[in-house]
Amino acid sequence: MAKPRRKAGWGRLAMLKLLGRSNAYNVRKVLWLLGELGLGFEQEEWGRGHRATEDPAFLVLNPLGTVPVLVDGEVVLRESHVILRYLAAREGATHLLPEAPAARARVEHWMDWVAYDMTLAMKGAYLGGELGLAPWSAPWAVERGRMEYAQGMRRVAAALEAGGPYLVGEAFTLADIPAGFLVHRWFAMKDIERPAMPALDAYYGRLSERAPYRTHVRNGLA
Ligand SMILES: N[C@@H](CCC(=O)N[C@@H](CS)C(=O)NCC(=O)O)C(=O)O
Repeated sequence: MAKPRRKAGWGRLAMLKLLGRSNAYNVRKVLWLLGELGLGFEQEEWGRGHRATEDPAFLVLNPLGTVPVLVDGEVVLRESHVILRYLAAREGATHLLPEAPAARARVEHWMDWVAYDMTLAMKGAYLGGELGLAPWSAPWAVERGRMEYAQGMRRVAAALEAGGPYLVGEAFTLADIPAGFLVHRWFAMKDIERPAMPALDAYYGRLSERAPYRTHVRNGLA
C-alpha cells in the first residue's frame, strides 16, 4: 500500500468528503484509490436509490448532478478521473501518477482511453445487455457494446503480454484503476461470451490481491 507524503497547510485540516453512492462505478474507482492511499474520509450516499442529485444542496457542488463529488476544504471536484489525479497529486503519490510528463502521459493514456473509448461500450454491454436498461438495451447498442468491450479487453491483454505485470509495466499505477474496474465488470457480467485471455485472467487475479479492490470493486457487485 502507498505511504502518502503529508504536506502542511490549513486546507489539510478538513476531512475529505466523498459524495456518491458506494455502488456506482465512478464512485467505486475513487473509493478504491482512497483505500490504496490509506486516507480517512467521510462519505454521503447520493444518487440513484439514495438522496437525489437534483437536490439544490447537491447541485451547488456539482451542477451536472453526477457522482462522485469530492470536497477537500474549499476545493470541490467532480469527474472521477480528475478526482483520482487530484488525490494522487495531493498525496505526492508519484508512484501512482509520475510527475515527469512522459511517464505521466503513459499512465493517462489508459485513463483517457477508458473514459473516452470504453464508456459507451460498457453502457451497451452492461446497462443494456446485463441490466436491460433503456436506451442501452436497444439490440444494436448491446451488440456494439459487447463487441467493443471484448476488443478493449483484448487491448488490455495485449498490453499486459507486451509489458506487465501492470498496465504500464512493473508497478501498479492510476492506469490500473479505471481499466481494473472494466476488467472486473468483464468477469462479473453473466450474459457475455468471454474469449480466453490468460493475461487478463492473471491481471484480474493480481488486482484481487489488493484489499481495496476486493472491498470496493470485486465485492459481489458487477
Ligand atoms: N464522467 C463522470 C460520470 C459520472 C456519472 O455518470 N456518474 C453516475 C454514477 S456511475 C451518476 O451520477 N449517476 C446518477 C445517479 O447515480 O443518480 C465521472 O467520471 O465522474
